Amino acid sequence: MTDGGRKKVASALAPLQLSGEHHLCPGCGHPVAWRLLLEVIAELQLAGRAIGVVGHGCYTNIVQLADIDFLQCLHGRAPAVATGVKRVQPEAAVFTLQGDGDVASEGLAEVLHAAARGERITTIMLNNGVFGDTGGQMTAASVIGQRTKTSLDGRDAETHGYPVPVADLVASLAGSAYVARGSVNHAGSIAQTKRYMKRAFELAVGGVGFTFVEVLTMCPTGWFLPTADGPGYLDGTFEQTYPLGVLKDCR
Ligand SMILES: Cc1ncc(C[n+]2csc(CCOP(=O)(O)OP(=O)(O)O)c2C)c(N)n1
Ligand code: SF4
Ligand SMILES: [Mg+2]
Repeated sequence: MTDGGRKKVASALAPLQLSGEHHLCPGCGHPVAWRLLLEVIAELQLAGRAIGVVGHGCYTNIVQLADIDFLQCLHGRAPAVATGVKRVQPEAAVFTLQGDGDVASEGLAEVLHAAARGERITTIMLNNGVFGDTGGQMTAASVIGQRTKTSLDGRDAETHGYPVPVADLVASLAGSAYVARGSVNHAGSIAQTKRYMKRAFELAVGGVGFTFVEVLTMCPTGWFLPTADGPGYLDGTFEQTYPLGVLKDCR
């Protein structure tokens, strides 16, 4: 491919993406997940009835870039707010976009209860193992040995406890219809993650039940790593604790 061709592909906007400008760090995985989300919503022709509910985090910047309706709620509360939205607008394609700090640390009760109730919504959890937006503190999802601003010597089970595998918990509940875990650090896993998101939206919009996709994303800044080392770090650490794949497909 020519240099011009590369630039064209790299700078192409996703469907429903209004701008290529964002303030996220180089090497951040979140924008890749955003693109997949927007492609899925466009391909399923849900743009006109999609309503996203976001918490607080670096990923929240999507609301300024995407041509779909969003509302923001208190940290961790997105599945509860999305429940209300879906119940007053049953025809809407309601989803939450949240970080691991938002879901695993601040709002574990909300996501578990929404799953247990079988709400017809989709939760996308972007897991980078840190509270990225506030400077890279440890979350309940940080992996053992992970260095964060609040675990400089590495997460240690004795001191900090063990990582909370949210996807596994959601899959254990009868109200969840679909649970999968993907990543955005390689071309193959990116394509697979898009398929997971698509299935999750189809089942929730189709009224089958609560659907959940965890996406492992890179945060080189919070991991104290050079930008290019993010994808490899994800392979060697997160994917050991959080294996990729479909955890559940229908009840
Ligand atoms: C109740 C509450 N506690 C803490 C904060 C501060 N806060 C804002 S963003 C954020 C980090 C979010 O981390 P995560 O959900 O993992 O998203 P990321 O930034 O990593 O994408 C925190 C702790 C807040 N806004 N509200
Ligand atoms: S701090 Fe991490 S999650 Fe936030 S924009 Fe930077 S790389 Fe992305
Ligand atoms: Mg995070």
